[in-house]
Amino acid sequence: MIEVIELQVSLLEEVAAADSLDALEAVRVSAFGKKGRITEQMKSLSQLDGDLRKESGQALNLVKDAVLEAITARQADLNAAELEARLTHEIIDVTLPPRPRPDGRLHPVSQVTEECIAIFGEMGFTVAEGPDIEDDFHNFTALNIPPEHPARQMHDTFYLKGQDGGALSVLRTHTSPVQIRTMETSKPPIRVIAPGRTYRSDSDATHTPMFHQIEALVIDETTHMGHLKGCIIDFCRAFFDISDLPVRFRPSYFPFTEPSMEVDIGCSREGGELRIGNFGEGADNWLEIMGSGMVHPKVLEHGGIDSARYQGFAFGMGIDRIAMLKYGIPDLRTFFDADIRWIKHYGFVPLAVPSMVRGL
Ligand code: 2NL
Repeated sequence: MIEVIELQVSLLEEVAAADSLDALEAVRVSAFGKKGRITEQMKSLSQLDGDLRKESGQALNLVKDAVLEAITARQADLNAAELEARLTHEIIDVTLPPRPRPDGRLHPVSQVTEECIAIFGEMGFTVAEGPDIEDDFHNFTALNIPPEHPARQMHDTFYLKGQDGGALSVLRTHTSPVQIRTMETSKPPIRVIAPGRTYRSDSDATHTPMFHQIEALVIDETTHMGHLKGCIIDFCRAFFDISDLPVRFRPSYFPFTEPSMEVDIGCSREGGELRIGNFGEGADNWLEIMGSGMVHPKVLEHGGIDSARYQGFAFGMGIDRIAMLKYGIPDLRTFFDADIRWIKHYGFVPLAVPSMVRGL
């Protein structure tokens, strides 16, 4: 009997001393495992006889119940302590400010390209793309640019040897070849815009050897100059977000259009600062922003379109230039310096890109 009481005292002390769930489990095994102290005592009962066996059995059962109860209670205490510790360690301070947004910015050329796509998209234009390396036919001949034309000269155009089966290839000098390719592969009505990189061997304060253009082409049976004017005026007013922006058409010449017009928008210069739109007190002024015209019948024919049945209009402008005008960026060459401070200042937050419904 004494032994059994000692066993109980000893086991209860061990249970109380167990400072983790693992330690408590070790105590449980040492009491109730295959070779546990209580298990051994239970086994040895069979060697006793009669009343002694009965009494010892009852005493041992009491010990067993007491120890099991102590283990269960200790387990609950340890679980509660562990939860408490986790709650204080894994605390989240919901008053902390959110993580900073990513630092990356969209280049003004990308932003303005997206803006143009959104405006023309609403008018029903789709985007067409083509190769930067072109053949002579798509870049020049199809556009009615004669062999002796100055634009074809070595000092204006980047020629590449060894391409196109021996014939010289060119880095496209405008995005017009994309539209020639569109004419070749689709039937009117055609309504496309072609934004992209273009290349000319020219480098000074206002020219970079690589620059960006966007051109528009519309071809249908009854397309006329009124459509051209309406489309361009609507675009200019939407792009500069000035509903009464003055727009002027001036006669000009391009080999690929007839008639051809240059397009000017109204601006004023006050104290040396250029302001687009609203002629106010300052002397009214005009700023050239694009070239346009009715597609030359020879160009339609080169694109595989029957010029007796169809006519169209086209226009083109420099994306870099309209980006500078809209966002007041003074120097073209800074566009391609890859200066992190410049892009932080003039760049756009990527999540605010314009779409058909917002962001212009
Ligand atoms: C300018 C002038 C222009 C076009 C581009 C064009 C394209 C085809 C047929 C006819 Cl496929 N025309 N494009 C027409 C007139 C002017 O751009 O000064 N761009 C910056």
